[in-house]
Amino acid sequence: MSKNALITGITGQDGAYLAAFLLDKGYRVHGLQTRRGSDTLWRLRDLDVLQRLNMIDGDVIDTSSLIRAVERAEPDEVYNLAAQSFVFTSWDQPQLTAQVTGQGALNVLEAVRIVNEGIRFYQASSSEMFGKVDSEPQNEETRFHPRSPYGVAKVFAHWITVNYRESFGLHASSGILFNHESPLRGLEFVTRKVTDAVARIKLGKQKEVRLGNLDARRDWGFAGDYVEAMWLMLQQEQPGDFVVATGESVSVREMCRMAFSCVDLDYEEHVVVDPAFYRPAEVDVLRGDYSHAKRVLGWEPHTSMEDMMRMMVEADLKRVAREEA
Ligand code: NDP
Ligand code: GDR
Repeated sequence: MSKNALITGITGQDGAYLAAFLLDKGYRVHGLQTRRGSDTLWRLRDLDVLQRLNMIDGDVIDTSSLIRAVERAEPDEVYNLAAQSFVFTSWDQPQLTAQVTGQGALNVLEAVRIVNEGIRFYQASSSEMFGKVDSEPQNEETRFHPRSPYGVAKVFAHWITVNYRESFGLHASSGILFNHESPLRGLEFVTRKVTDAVARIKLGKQKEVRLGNLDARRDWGFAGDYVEAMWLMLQQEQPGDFVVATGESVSVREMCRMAFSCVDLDYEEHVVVDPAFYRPAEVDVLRGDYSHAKRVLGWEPHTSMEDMMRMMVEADLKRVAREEA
């Protein structure tokens, strides 16, 4: 018997990769779709999975829509990936971020609890919960000190997941994922902003790219590797919390150097620092210790950051060239 999965946030980067991964495993995949207009389905088309999915209208701030979605999908597993996920925007829309990214997780848990407590649940927690770190690398025991409304909302979502596990015995797991990127990354995030700019500069459509803090350091992995860890968490007998990362920390500046060097350009000639992109409070450095995930799940990252940046630059070169045609 094939399993059923319901994914909230299926139209996002991780949702698209996870949908493709689960379809390959023989799952029937259902996805929550917000229908806010404009084309949010491009990633599902890009991976050629859209026609194999059952899309259900709903929104994580509307619990009754979630209950109906869970009743319709009859899932064995629910993956809660929905979020207002852009940290920078969370200072301009703190309440929306709290509702979607924080309370949204509770709403999905409530729908699971009401419809069928046997459903396994995954929460997309984030390294942004560590925020202002006082120890390195960060693991499941590291104290949280979030630095943005987004990070604060994720801490709520994380602890309510732990609480539902402890209170009701739900099989609820939380993946504390560090930054992960891909050609399907939104253009607002710094890696994709840079690889898109590299392509445009190389093809003569743009001269420079304006960025904020070049000294911030992140532990950047490949989204395609990370969705496997989500699935593995829900295959364990016992639920738990797992850091998913590469163990390496790279600065924004070094990431720019990598991306521009893919097309033999010098980032210093094209990157302009613009304080408009500075954040009210910054997360200076993140580096994850994924040894727990390695030991319990048998999970490891497979893609180096250099290979990932090259993959993203090449995809953007093709995309920008297509725009011209
Ligand atoms: P994206 O921003 O690409 O995708 C977010 C998804 O959430 C979209 O499908 C979006 O739908 C959906 N969404 C937004 N608001 C609502 C709502 N009110 N109801 C239902 N769905 C909604 O994020 P990623 O794929 O990168 O990340 C997936 C999850 O993992 C997020 O929760 C993110 O916070 C978390 N995370 C991501 C990391 C990363 O590095 N990528 C690292 C750690 C955690 P629509 O298209 O309709 O707006
Ligand atoms: P982050 O990712 O905030 O870590 O959250 P983002 O790519 O937005 O920023 C990473 C770092 O780059 C610095 N930076 C810039 N960032 C953006 N977006 N644009 C710029 O021009 C720029 N210049 C410098 C930022 O200051 C920051 O230090 C991502 C999201 O996917 C979250 O949802 C997820 O939880 C975390 O990763 C882990």
